[in-house]
Amino acid sequence: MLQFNYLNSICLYRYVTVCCVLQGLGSDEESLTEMMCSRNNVELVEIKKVYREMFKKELEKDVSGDTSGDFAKMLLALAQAKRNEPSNVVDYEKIENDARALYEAGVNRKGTDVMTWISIFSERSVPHLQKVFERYKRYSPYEIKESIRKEVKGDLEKSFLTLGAYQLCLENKHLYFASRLNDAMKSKSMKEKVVTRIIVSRCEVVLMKIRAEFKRSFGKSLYQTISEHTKGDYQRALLNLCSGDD
Ligand SMILES: [Ca+2]
Repeated sequence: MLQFNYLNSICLYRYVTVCCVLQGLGSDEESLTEMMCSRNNVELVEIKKVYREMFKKELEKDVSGDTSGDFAKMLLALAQAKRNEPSNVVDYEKIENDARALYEAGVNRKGTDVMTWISIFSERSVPHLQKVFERYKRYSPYEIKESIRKEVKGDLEKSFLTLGAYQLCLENKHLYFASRLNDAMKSKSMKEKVVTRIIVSRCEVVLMKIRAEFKRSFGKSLYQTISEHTKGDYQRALLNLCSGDD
């Protein structure tokens, strides 16, 4: 991965890394889900561009070649980067309609109308969705997170949950990443892949917030924790990306 050090732009470097992970897709649905579900439009468009330049093919084509069923449909919908930008005008009617549609397509019927869920989850703006999920509680006996768990399974379940948790701040997403880093580094066989993926693929601003959340939650800085649990070139690379102690 470090062969891309020559790239001047750290941002491009991160996108390149994301693309390398994505290229191994098919074998690693977990990475794929995390890479695709926790990105905004600008990032998705940039990732697709870098992917095309690096591998001379379209990300969407590889996604549909390596995944199948509703999970593939979800990833392809995300890859279109069609999420609305937040608007100053709150559309209460649309919030109501989406909340009801989510309920009727899921908990209120036998099976799940996955396409309705996918289009709402992948196209609505983040603030709109937050209000939809709040409104959803008026219809459904279960909150959206619980509804996802009941309605869909496997990779599809993980991708809806990821969209809910990371992107929509149903939970504190920086805390989420801080906890994943902490768990990965402290597990018996340190999960290098998880650590690398989170540290390398997050932009500086987000990583700073993860660092702050890490220190606040675990009483020790991310920098110190990396120093204690890794070694050699790998350690130097991570500490470099971490860019400072807290
Ligand atoms: Ca159902």
